[in-house]
Amino acid sequence: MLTIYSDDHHLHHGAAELIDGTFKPCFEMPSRADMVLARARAVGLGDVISPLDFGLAPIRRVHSAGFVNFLQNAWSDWQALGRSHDMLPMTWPIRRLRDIEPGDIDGKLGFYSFDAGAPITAGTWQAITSSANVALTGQAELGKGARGVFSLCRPPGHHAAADYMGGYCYLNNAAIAAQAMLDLGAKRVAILDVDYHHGNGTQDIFYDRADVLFTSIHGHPSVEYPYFLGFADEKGQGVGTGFNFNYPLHAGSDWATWGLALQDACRQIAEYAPDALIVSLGVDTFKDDPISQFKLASPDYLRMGEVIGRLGLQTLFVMEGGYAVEEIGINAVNVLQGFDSVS
Ligand code: Q9C
Ligand code: ZN
Repeated sequence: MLTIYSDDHHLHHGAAELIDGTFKPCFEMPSRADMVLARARAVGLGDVISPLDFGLAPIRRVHSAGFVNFLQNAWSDWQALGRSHDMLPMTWPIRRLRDIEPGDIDGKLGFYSFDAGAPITAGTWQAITSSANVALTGQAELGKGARGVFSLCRPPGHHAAADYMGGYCYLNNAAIAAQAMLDLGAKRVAILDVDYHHGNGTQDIFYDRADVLFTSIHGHPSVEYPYFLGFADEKGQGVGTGFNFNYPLHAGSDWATWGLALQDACRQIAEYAPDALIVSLGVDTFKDDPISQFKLASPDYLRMGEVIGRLGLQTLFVMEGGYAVEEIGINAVNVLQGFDSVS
């Protein structure tokens, strides 16, 4: 399987995130992508190529103009205040507060985010636009006829919506690739989000649309981040009703439970008969993940790839989460090898 990768992800290296009431070193760190790349090379997964630059147009198809401007200018606005440490928000417009973009950068930060887990650093803009290009280049390779492509994105994207960041995510790489597929002629695209956390951003972006089917298997939002989306009764709205499927599972779920949800999601995807499938590939479902509560073991990821491969669809894998850095390469590449083994 072809891998798309850019070293630019190293430019995004936050110092700390606010978690459990304290600052801890960011779990979302550069060594994650380095480990996945090293494993792909070690097992001879396939060629590794650099992304092309698609510019901002395909990003703007998914994200609002105000949000893209905010991300592009955030660091210089921050520096203008004499600050050189990472940016983190701390005031949010929740219920009954006004929906007006502030002029002040601290206000903008709260306006365009939903948590304090995703710092913006000097190199974040370059890293996130490269990450989107990694997804878009994967999409282009799929368009040339590839059966499966791996976009080794970092930073991840599935928590980012049209106009907010959070959960280590800034631009929604999977959504940007899905929209590009549609803009280039696909009629229907399915997304399968296997990251431990609900893909709230992706769901939100496509919630009222029938041309993208969104399916997600994740920790139950009553006890797990992102808490405020990802329940089973979220079915889509308007013409999008019936094109959103959430599988919230309880803490401690292992392959026996998780695999059943995957089977059901795959049944929905097959019934939808999409032109292509995008997998938001998080491996934070792993039993030793430091911030997650599922119990998948490394060989389970081979099974996961096989089940996905048996759908027989052109498939773009987009890297999302996974924080057990020692095993992230084995687990992510196991999915890809499982997929290849049935292709
Ligand atoms: N106590 C991704 O996997 N913090 N993002 C959770 C749990 C945020 C995860 C705190 C986790 C974000 C892409
Ligand atoms: Zn996750």
